[in-house]
Amino acid sequence: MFQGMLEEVLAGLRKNPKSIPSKYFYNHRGSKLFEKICKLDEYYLTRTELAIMEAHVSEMAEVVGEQSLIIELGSGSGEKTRLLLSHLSAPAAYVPIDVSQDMLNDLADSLREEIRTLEVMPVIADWMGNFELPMVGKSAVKCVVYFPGSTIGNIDRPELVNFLRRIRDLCGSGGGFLVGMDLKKDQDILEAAYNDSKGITAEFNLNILHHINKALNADFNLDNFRHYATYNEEGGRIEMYLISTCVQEVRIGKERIHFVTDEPLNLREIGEMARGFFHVQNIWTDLDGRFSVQYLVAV
Ligand code: AVI
Repeated sequence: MFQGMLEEVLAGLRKNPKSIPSKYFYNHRGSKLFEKICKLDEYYLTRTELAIMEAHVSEMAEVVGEQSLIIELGSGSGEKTRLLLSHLSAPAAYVPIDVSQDMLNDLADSLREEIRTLEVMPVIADWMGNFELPMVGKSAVKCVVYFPGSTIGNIDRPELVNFLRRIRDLCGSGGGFLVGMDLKKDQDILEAAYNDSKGITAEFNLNILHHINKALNADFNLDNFRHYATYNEEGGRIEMYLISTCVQEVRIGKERIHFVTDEPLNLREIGEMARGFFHVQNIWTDLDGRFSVQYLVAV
């Protein structure tokens, strides 16, 4: 794991502009900070998506259909998942995929308790990599991948096409992809969601350096970077950076990475989804058109 992380982090830092894969936000502290972000007034995404689910879950359950195998990428806190699963008609099984065994176990235990007929088969894996699906007891009519939270916006553009191809292959033709996606909107609303007044997003952003320091024995000085998030009008996405506030050198493994003053380190982007492997069958949004949940059918 750490060897893979070292290579990935170094590969990103050797690029110009430098970047770090967004999955490294989520060590224990990062996950706790993200839970706090989800409750912030400015961070409309979580509550808006939940409200869309609450309003339209019956229709969603209908398009997902009977005896579907539900695969969730990431296990999250499970509130939206619970809502969906409890409305499905005789799902074949539910397979959450996550790197955190603790999160998976907690989710699986509580779901088995709440929906006694549901077979829950967690898989510990990085969903951006390769993973094997477990054998499930009941036969499935189709496979539906559930990917809430607009996490799709955190996948870098070059990887997005490969990711979509893998999801299409996983679902198989006629399978479904139920995905939460943020929408273009007023720049102030977007920027406020990533520059919150309590500074939690800044803390979350800087925590990625702390994570790298601990996991890879690196020596980032967190005081020498500042959080910056901005809306990229042309790309239609928010971009989050850490800006180097001075000329500095950081050691990671055997390598030294040089930063100049005001050099940005790009951490995430929200993008519109590339099309090509699916056709969009349903789009549910909130009344203000801030967020969407979409059902795509694999072609
Ligand atoms: C997980 N992901 C969809 C969050 C987002 O909105 O891009 C991560 C996040 N980063 C800063 N705030 C929230």
